Amino acid sequence: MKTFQVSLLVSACILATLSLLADGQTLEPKKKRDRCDYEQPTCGICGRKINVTIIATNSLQGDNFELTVPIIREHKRNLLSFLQQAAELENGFKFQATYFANLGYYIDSINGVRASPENKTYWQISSDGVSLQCGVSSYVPKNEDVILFNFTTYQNAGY
Ligand code: B12
Repeated sequence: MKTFQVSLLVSACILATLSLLADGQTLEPKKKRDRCDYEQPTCGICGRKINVTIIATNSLQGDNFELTVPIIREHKRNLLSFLQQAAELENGFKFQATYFANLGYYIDSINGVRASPENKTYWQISSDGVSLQCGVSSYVPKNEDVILFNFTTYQNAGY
């Protein structure tokens, strides 16, 4: 009798779920998606462990520098997580960022070198010589990616 009641309950749950899905509803909350969203991992700590090298270079203002920070065997997550790892290392670097709704974090400064709208300077991010189309909160590095943060100008971009 007990077994019969349990299987009745299970069947009721399956039917309820099926009817929800049949109505076109999913159990996930609806969210506005864009190209960058699709690169987001769906879990907190996820993906196999990967190696990523972060290079920060400034040859534009003040004391010039080039820093290379290898991040070894970290879980595949957005670039911001790898930057955070780089900041934790003894020979890493410091960075500051501002949060923008829908876009995530914008990198304002690395090792005290700060982007300025007045001087039209910013930290441009690229991988394999290609400028990223997504910011640090959305871009997820590939294994052996070398990510370059280059302090440069957007004077010729017309902004
Ligand atoms: C102008 C502009 C820039 C200028 C901003 C300079 C300035 N002070 O005006 C500069 C050249 C600095 C720039 C840089 C970058 N940008 Co831009 N930018 C734009 C653009 C064309 C217009 C933004 C704007 O003026 N909005 C109007 C104002 C009134 O709104 P606002 O909220 O105040 O705008 C601010 C933010 O948009 C912020 N901002 C600009 N770019 C980015 C990128 C990210 C990831 C964040 C968090 C914030 C941010 O700067 C604006 C001025 O303060 C948008 C495309 C668009 N049409 O929206 C792309 C856009 C926002 N940028 C983009 C990207 C990818 C970048 C870079 C990551 C490119 C790179 N490879 O380096 C970098 C940021 C790197 C970093 N340091 O974190 C993407 C963001 C996609 C995403 N969801 O992550 C967009 C949507 C373009 C695209 N590819 O479709 N950008």
